[in-house]
Amino acid sequence: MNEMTYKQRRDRLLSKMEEGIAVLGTATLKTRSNDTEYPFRQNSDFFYLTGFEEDNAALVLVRGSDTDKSVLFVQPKVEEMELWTGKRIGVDAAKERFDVDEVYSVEAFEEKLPELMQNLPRLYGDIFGADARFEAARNAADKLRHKRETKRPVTQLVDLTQMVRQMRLLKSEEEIATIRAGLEITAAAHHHAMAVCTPGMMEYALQAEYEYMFTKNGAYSDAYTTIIAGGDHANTLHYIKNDAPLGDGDLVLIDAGCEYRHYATDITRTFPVSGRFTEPQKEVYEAVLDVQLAVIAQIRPGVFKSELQKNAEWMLCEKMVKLGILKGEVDALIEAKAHKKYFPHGIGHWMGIDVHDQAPYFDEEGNELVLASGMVLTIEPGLYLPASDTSLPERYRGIGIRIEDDILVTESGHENLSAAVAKSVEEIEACCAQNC
Ligand SMILES: [Mn+2]
Repeated sequence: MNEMTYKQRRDRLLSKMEEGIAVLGTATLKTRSNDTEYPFRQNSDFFYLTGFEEDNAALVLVRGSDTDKSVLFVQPKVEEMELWTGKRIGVDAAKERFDVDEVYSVEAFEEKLPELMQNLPRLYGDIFGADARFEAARNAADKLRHKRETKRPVTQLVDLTQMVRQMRLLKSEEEIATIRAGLEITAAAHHHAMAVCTPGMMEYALQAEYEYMFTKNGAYSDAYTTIIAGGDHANTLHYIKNDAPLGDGDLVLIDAGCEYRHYATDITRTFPVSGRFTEPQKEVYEAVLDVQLAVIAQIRPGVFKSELQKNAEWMLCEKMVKLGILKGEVDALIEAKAHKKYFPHGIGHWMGIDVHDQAPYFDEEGNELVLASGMVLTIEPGLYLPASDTSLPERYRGIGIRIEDDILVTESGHENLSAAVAKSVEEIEACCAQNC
């Protein structure tokens, strides 16, 4: 994404603001232990508005009565620090690169605040978060309102994140291209995992094989902790221990995705450790797959996500009755929420800079948003049949299956952005046999 993109986003945000000042800080470095830190990952909203990747910076947007401006505060260049922690862009180069009106050293941030918020009655920011830059701005506003010469003190604190996240809901061509590039890497990782998986391999060893494909292909991080769930572990929805051997005759569920240039991917595939589905595994797998394909087919502008949820639940319930997992009439079982025991989660979520993209699901009046061209969501039905559940037909006990793809809503309907990943029984068995 080029600097124009970020500038356009800031301008759009400014145009949505009323007279006021917005203050947003970066993510902060998090301690892992003693004096070592986790790799730095920029705050998603900050990244969306700036493309700026360093910590210890702040963005200020001023929406005045007659003029708007954006101001960036960045770490100054200090050579002895850069020797240890790497190059910083510094004030001068930031001025060159980022299309903002003013750039200052972050050391001048608190000193500059009072003049920037002069005569502006609203302070926008992450009012629910722990943003120290916003806190500093709130304190500065408090000091100003106690001064007798302050004509228009800040009287309203407004949540900036909701406004930014509304914008994040609709993805641009560039964002979609970035997600596509990430999905190419994640697809290769899934296929590699299928090809190298063998009975007796540890879940973490398969994780290493899987994630090796991320780094090798230029995605430096996962978008969330990789789930490698062999056999009955798949019945723990967010299983991340990944420390058991993969059993011959078991399935393995991999729910993972790389983060590529700050955009998430999120794909789940469930495949046989030994390369061939058993009959009972195939029956459950194809039931989930049928539902996943049917739900994806319903995606187009104007549809509610809640309809997809309802339809997925109904279809999965019907499949469960057919397989003898549930007994009774589908509508009555749905009414009694009996199906939730084996499909307890949502059908999908927005995806973008965050894997569970923090865009709203409802409009300002509280009405559910309809799907629109440019939205990206996951579709991930599953059936989870624990080994310990003796009410289940014996042949299905210990089978846990989820199938997840990343779908772009388009003008004419939808596009499955992760369609390249093997999904039918035949495709998966071919990949496991190193034929994909
Ligand atoms: Mn997901």
